Amino acid sequence: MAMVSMAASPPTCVKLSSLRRTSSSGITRASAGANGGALTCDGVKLTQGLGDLPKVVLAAPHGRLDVCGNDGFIYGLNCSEADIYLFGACLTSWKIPNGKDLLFVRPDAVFNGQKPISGGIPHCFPQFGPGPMQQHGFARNMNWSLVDSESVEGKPVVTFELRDNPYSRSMWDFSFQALYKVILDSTSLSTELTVKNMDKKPFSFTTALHTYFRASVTGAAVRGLKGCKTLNKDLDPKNPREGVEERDVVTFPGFVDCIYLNVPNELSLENGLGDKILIKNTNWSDAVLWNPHLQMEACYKDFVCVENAKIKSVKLEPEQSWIATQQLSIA
Ligand code: TA6
Repeated sequence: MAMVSMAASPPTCVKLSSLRRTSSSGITRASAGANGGALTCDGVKLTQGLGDLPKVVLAAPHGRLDVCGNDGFIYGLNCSEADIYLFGACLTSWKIPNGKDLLFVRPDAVFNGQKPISGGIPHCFPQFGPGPMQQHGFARNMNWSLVDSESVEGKPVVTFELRDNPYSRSMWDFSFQALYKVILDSTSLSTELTVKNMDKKPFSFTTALHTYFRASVTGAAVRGLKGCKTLNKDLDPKNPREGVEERDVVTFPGFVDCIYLNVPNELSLENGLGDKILIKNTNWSDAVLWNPHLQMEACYKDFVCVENAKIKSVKLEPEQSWIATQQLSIA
C-alpha cells in the first residue's frame, strides 16, 4: 500500500526504495485538491508546493547510493530532481545532479490555481495562439490528475491526465483526453504527450511546450535552426513575417518572438551559464524562440524560451491519437 507523504517542503532526495505499489490496479488516482491523496513509489512523491498546490517531486539517482538513518531506507545522493504541479501539469524545476536548476520560473509567477504558472514548462493546448480562445489555450490553467506512477529501470515515471469538463467545453466543445508522461533520468528529462479524440466528431488543435530555460540572455545560443522557414512575430504577432533562418547560431540580442517550421529533431541550447542542453523531439515538428526583452525588464536577462511546438493544426478523427515526445538532456 502506498504511503501518504505531505512534507511542507520537498527533501533534497526522496526515498528511493521503500515504497512500492503492489499492482497497477491498486494504484491511487490522486487529483489536485484530493484530501491526503498521495501516490508514491520509487523516486516519486506527492507533496505541497507553493500556494499549497499539489506537486509531484521526482528524484533519479546519479552515482553512489547510501543507506542513511536507522530506518533502513535508501536515499540517493546526487539526485537529479524534477517538480511538476498538477495545476497545468507544469514542470517548474529540473535540477541536474550538481544542483543547478535548468528551468526558470518568472518572478511574477503566481501559484494560486487560478492563473497559469508563468515559467517552467507550461502546456499550450489546444491553441498555441493567437486565436479565438485565450492565448495558449486552457490546459495550463486546469488541474490535471496524476494517474500513474512507476519506476522503470530505476527511473521515476509519472503520467498526468487532462479530460474535458464544462470549463474546457465553454471554449472548445470537444471530448478529449491528454496524457502527459514525464520520465526523469540522471541527466535527462523526457516527456510524452498523447492527445486522443474521445468525441464523435473530428477536432483540430495546435500545441506547444512553452519551455522557459534559465539563461544569461546575452550568452544564450540556439543551434540547429539554419534553413528553417520562419514566421517572425516581433513586429505584429497577428501578421507574422515569413522568412528563412540564415544563422548557424541564433542569439537573443533584443526582443525575439519567432516561429520556426519543420525544424530538425534535435536542437541545442547553450544557456550562457555553462550548460549545453540538447533538445530532441519526435513529432513536435516546429519550434518557437521567445525572449520579451524590455517588456519584462525584471527578468528577461535570466531566461530564454525554446519551445517545441505544433503550429499547423493537427486534425484527429474520433478515436485517433497524436503523440509527441521531447527529451532534454545535458550534453
Ligand atoms: O511562445 C511565445 C509567446 O507566444 C509570445 O508570443 C508571448 O506572447 C509569450 O508566448 C507569452 O508567454 P506567457 O508564458 O507569458 O503566456
